[in-house]
Amino acid sequence: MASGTFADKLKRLLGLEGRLSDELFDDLTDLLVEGDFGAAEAYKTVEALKARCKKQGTGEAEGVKTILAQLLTEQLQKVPPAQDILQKPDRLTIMLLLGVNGVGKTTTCAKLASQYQRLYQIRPILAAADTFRAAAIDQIKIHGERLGLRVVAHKQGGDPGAVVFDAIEAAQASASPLVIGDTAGRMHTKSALVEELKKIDRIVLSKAQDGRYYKLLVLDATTGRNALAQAEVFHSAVKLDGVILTKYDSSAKGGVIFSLAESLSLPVLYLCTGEQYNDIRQFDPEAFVKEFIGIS
Ligand SMILES: Nc1nc2c(ncn2[C@@H]2O[C@H](COP(=O)(O)OP(=O)(O)OP(=O)(O)O)[C@@H](O)[C@H]2O)c(=O)[nH]1
Ligand SMILES: [Mg+2]
Repeated sequence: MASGTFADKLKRLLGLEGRLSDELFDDLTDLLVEGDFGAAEAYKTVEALKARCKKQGTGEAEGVKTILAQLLTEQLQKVPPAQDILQKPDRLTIMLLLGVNGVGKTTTCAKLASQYQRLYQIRPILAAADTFRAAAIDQIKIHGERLGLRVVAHKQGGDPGAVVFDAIEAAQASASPLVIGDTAGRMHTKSALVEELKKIDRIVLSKAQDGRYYKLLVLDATTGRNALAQAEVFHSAVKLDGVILTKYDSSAKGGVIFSLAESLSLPVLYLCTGEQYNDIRQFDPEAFVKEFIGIS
């Protein structure tokens, strides 16, 4: 496999071929698969690309880039996130971060809280609903201290639903519009996950009837296609509202984002690119595709 990002490899491929050919389209399909597209999606995308090139009379290899960018941007724009997820909360909002072990849930809770604090001058409340490990509670408390934010926590082994309950109560008492909940990262069986989250759902729905409630899945970009498999399990178990992709600084691949949109209709809301609080940005499909393809 050639080294470099998808953009580097695409540039190399298009530089080798002057004219469009079946061979070039085949190589492009392989390249998309290397960039973490599913085989079926890569094939479908290239078929759509061929058709559009033909329609527009594009014969030059270089012209393919712009058309591919259009196609991929359209794919992502087909699944826009609920707008209010990304705006200043105008009523009590509860965000629960879910995901398997080590993907970056706790760090992302802190980054999100910091982002909302900075952008909207609000003071989110952190809910330490990962009661599975004592270290998890300490970890989020440290973030709370650094950010000057309240962390609602119980003892290790406690009921995560009860933590969320108290965090909502604290938010209501202090007129804070946002609760961000960390959850345990153990690999749930589907039925255990459903049970735990149903309980939290009931609590949120009864304590914050007028509020908004979002379940966001945290995925580690370096896990490639495995991230899609995780999303399938969580989405079928608890119907997710969106995805946050972490460790994008350590992965040159991004194809899984297109699969999330195509096969699960799930939008990516944020990209995280490091371990600092500021290493989070709202996901912008157009900018992401340009960077992925290598269009300046
Ligand atoms: N490079 C990089 N590292 C990250 C990013 N997000 C999180 N990390 C690191 O990934 C590791 C795991 O992060 P955590 O936030 O503890 O992950 P978690 O999902 O809460 O883990 P568990 O609670 O054990 O399931 C830590 O070392 C983080 O600093 C990111 O965007 N980029
Ligand atoms: Mg954690």
